[in-house]
Amino acid sequence: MELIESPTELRAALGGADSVGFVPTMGYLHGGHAHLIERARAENDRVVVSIFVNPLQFGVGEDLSRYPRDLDRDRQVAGTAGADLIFLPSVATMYPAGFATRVDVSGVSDTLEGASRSGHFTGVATVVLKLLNLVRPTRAYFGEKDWQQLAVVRRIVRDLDVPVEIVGCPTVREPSGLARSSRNSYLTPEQQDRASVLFRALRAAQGAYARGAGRSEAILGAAREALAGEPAVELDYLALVEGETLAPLTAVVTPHTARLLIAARLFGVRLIDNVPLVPDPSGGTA
Ligand code: PAJ
Repeated sequence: MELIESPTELRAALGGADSVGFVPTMGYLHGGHAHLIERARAENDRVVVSIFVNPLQFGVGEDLSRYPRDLDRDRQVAGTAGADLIFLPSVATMYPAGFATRVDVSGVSDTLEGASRSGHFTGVATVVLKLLNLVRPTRAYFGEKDWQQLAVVRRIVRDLDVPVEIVGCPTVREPSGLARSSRNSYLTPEQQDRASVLFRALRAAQGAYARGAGRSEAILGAAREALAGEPAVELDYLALVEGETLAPLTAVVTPHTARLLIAARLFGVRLIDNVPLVPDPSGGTA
């Protein structure tokens, strides 16, 4: 597994490729990342994974300095999943002295994660656009687990005519239903099991919808009831929104575009998850 730190070497290594699949990450790779890499492998000539813990997207008091890192294991996971090379730029390469540009996506960035984590999506948007410009991939792969991030990235690509196809991939989960996340490593196995209540709550809401609830209060009420059984949950938000714009919905009019999103702190760790609202929840738990 080739590790490349310099953008010039990266360009040279990718020269002549018919198609390039790109999976941007912050490392500490798990099964969710591996799924994106496998998908990129299946659809492209060359596959690049970037690992960059982006300081610009962490707020004051967030976990930048303790964000988990394990490059040896990342090389193994990326290699097994089919990556050709890892792009590992330094902070000085990405943000040299004088760096002054920010990418701001209004609307879709303003609510939910954006409201709770001031500046977060500006940091994500800026680094993603920069990485896309450095790698120049044919396709870039993002997880639905970070639904709002995916919506922000799709908005940038559409608004700024970035020549890339954005591919959204379903959320990979633990057997308990907990969405896989690098941050799960902050939790003990028992805490991880208890944290799966977030997914159970989303499933309960899906179930209420499948049984005929159409108004957001009734759908969200079913999720709140499930959350009430787990005292460790400090709920940040639970919202029913239109999936592309993230605009709040008072009722589900068009299924398949409605999305339920949740963020909560459990045992000191902030976790997020989301599911689509589909008439049959067993067919759409991604
Ligand atoms: P990171 O959290 O490392 O995630 C990298 C990619 O993996 C994202 O597209 C994320 O949605 C996806 N992913 C994470 N957990 C997943 C899961 N359980 N199932 C499916 N996909 C999953 O997201 C970031 O990094 C950063 O914000 C980044 C886009 C790299 C910009 O810095």
